[in-house]
Amino acid sequence: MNTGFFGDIKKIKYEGPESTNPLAYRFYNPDEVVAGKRLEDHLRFAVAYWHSFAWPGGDPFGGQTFERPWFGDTMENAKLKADVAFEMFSLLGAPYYCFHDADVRPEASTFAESAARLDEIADYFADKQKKTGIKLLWGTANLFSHRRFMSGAATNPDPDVFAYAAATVKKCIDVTKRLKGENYVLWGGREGYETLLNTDLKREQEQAGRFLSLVVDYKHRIGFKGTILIEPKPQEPTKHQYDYDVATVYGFLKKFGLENEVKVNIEQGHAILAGHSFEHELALANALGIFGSIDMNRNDYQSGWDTDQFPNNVPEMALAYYQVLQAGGFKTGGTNFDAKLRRQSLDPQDLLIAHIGGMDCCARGLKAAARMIEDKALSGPLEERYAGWKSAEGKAMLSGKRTLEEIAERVVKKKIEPQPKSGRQEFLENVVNRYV
Ligand code: XLS
Ligand code: NI
Ligand code: NI
Repeated sequence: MNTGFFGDIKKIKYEGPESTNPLAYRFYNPDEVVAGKRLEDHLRFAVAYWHSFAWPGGDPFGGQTFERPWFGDTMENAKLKADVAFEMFSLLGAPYYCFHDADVRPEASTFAESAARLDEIADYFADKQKKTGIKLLWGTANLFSHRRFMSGAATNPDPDVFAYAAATVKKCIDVTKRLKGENYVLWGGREGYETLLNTDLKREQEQAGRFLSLVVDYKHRIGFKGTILIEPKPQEPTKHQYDYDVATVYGFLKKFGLENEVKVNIEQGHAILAGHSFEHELALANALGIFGSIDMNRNDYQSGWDTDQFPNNVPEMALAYYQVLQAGGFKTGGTNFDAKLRRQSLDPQDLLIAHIGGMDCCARGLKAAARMIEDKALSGPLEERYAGWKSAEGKAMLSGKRTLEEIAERVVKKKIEPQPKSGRQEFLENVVNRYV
């Protein structure tokens, strides 16, 4: 069945870099083998249900700009939305999608009724997944839009909200498992605070720790094999979000003994909001052993908001995928476009064009990264820079075989006077430029 929403547009094909067809891939050829793997299997693209199908185009100064035939809060609308969504995934050849409960079903007046509606839509999705081969990258719960969550979900001062949030996450994990989701994401949209005048920070941290422990325990008891991911973000909507950045999340996981259970979903725009580069967050997650997945959407660098734009900066993306490849590539994770159109981009075609552009840029970035790795363009100079640590004395100092006094004694005896060496930053930047 075809809804007709996209008119007579056919499946988007790879036409190569010379093509001027806006509805074709110029760099993303899913079957192209790069570093021993098909591009589709490297990149594992996912479309975010919320931005493309649930968001009405509002901004702080104005409401809905998009007119979509499925807008409205009936189950018929929800099913039409699903029909169009799967049509778009298929047209794009996007292998995965992601959703929140609130994106896919209208909320009812009781928890039980909302849950039943989610089940009904999950059955509808299951059928579509089977027919199309499209898979669920991750499921998640929206614990931030409804007013009941205004003071937090797990970190709410009211234990009833904690319980409601727990029941919601349980339901969403059940549905994610049923749909064979490969991950489950927790983004703490209201887990933070506006002012310490009304906030018991220590207690709220304990609540968040307990909540996550309950989730991990449940995952194991039902045999959900997917990865639990936390998505860090420093602020917005709350002034101070608890899951500030990768380092903060790691400290939190360590405190509650969950560092081997939970990984991170790193969003490009959130990294920037936290005052980091995307590649910093990726490299750190890899170094700490918690790299999981990415949300590949950028912010406007001037506005300071999480504007969730489709990515288009290939040199930046090459450095990001360089870190992804250094981490061994995605295991259960993937490249989710947590990105929305600009509110003036009204046409159905705009949805396709935005994703095509994003996917093409990712493909270019990944290919550049793979070539840099193959040529040891950066790893060669890096190895050289740290080569001194291969010496017997270097190894002895690091392995705990020397005391501070012994090290000091050797400096005097051997008359050690270190000679500074160039960090060669400009040389390395020029090297990167050859690949992008
Ligand atoms: C918001 C987040 C959100 C998560 C999923 O800034 O990026 O969209 O990815 O809840
Ligand atoms: Ni975001
Ligand atoms: Ni996100």
